[in-house]
Amino acid sequence: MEDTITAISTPIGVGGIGIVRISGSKSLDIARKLFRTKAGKKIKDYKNRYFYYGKIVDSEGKTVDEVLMVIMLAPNSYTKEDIVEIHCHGGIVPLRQILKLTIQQGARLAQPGEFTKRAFLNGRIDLAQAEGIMDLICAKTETAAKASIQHMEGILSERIKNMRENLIDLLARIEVTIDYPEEDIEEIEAKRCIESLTYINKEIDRLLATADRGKLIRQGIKVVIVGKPNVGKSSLLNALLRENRAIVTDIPGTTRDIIEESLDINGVLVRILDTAGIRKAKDIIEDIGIKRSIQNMKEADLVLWVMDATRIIDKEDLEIAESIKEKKKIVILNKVDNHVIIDLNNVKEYIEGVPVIRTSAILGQGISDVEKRIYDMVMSGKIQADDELMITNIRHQEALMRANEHIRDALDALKDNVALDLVSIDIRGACDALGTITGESVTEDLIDKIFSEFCLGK
Ligand SMILES: Nc1nc2c(ncn2[C@@H]2O[C@H](COP(=O)(O)OP(=O)(O)OP(=O)(O)O)[C@@H](O)[C@H]2O)c(=O)[nH]1
Ligand SMILES: [Mg+2]
Repeated sequence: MEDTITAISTPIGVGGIGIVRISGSKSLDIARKLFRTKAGKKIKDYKNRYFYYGKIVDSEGKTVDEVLMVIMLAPNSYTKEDIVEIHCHGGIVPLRQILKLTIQQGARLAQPGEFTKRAFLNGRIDLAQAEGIMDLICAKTETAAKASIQHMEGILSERIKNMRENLIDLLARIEVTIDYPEEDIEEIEAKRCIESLTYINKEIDRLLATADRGKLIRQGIKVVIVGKPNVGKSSLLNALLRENRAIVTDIPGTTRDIIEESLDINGVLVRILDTAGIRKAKDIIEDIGIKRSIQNMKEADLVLWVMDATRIIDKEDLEIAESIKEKKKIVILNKVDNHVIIDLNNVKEYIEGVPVIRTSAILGQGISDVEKRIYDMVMSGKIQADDELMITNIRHQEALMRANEHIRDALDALKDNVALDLVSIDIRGACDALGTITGESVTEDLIDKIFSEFCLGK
């Protein structure tokens, strides 16, 4: 980690300020070369955690931008290395110019997530905490943010470390027992092992029980609006979004491509998709659109099946009903502001146990019921306390599952009176699996892979 790295840490675009961040042993040198006070003076000795007002100059001494620069000396910084942050104006040109100057002075462009990777490699945070930081940055709902903060603050890591230490303790005891192979000691030790392992097994199960909801909160669910042309699918999307996102006309076949937007329903991230009305296509473009509708319908976690309440159910409705027979769904009877003639008896077999909501998308009637139903169906009893620790990351979930498999194998072996030294192989396996969550037992490849998914400048 000899190199000094540099990156633009704020999003690329136009903003009030933008930040170039430099980390590594050359950071202060680079600051000395590029920064001048307003009066044009160089500063030799920078103070820790001190904001300097001045300008960044190029090799000819010309002003590139007026900036504020802050110094954070090792080890009390994000990466535990010397960090310099240059807060300049948030335009693409000054940011790029300053970045270029820092590179000319010996810094290297950082890879995605490299600052956080250094924080991890330098021992300031563990892997689960690093992932928590990234999840917080990417969180699209408050609930997702709350869950990630717990990871960032190390609450998950603490639990994992405790369990891992317990296992290491067991291993040490087993080793001692093996050295003094008296029958009764082994028996006592086996009993103690069973107790501890059963406890850890339950603890892991408790964490795993939160994973479904956790993943849902992190990734959201895919809700797809389907139905015949002209029933009001796009109008429903617009009503849910409270904006005129999709084109609405009275011409059947208006929507031709998928429109995807995000909704936050009580902290649940919902990816909602409006699709082309399904019928026998009138031209090649519509045909492609309908194929996309069907593909997305298949991938949906939940289908909103919209029908026009002012019309009778026909063959096209029945075909759609058939194709979503197996899907989790909500039936929407739209246009109830007009004379309702639809008779649901004709689709009785398809909607048994399925909620039916009457809406008027153009008047906004019934829309909150749709939201409430989506929320209830998604949660289906999975509500839990706001501050409960949740597993939101598939990597963590898989590691916990692996750990529990080893623990169950160890327990089975113990109950079958298998020799303790053989049991210890499984306990070690569980230990390693837990260690991958916090990063105590991970390969370099895995570390690289995890951080490469982070964003640039973090
Ligand atoms: N009266 C009434 N008309 C509605 C309602 N919702 C939609 N409409 C009308 O129905 C027509 C079709 O609406 P869209 O939202 O474009 O229907 P769609 O299902 O997206 O149609 P395609 O994109 O062609 O598949 C438009 O003229 C809307 O104004 C409603 O609740 N009440
Ligand atoms: Mg439409």
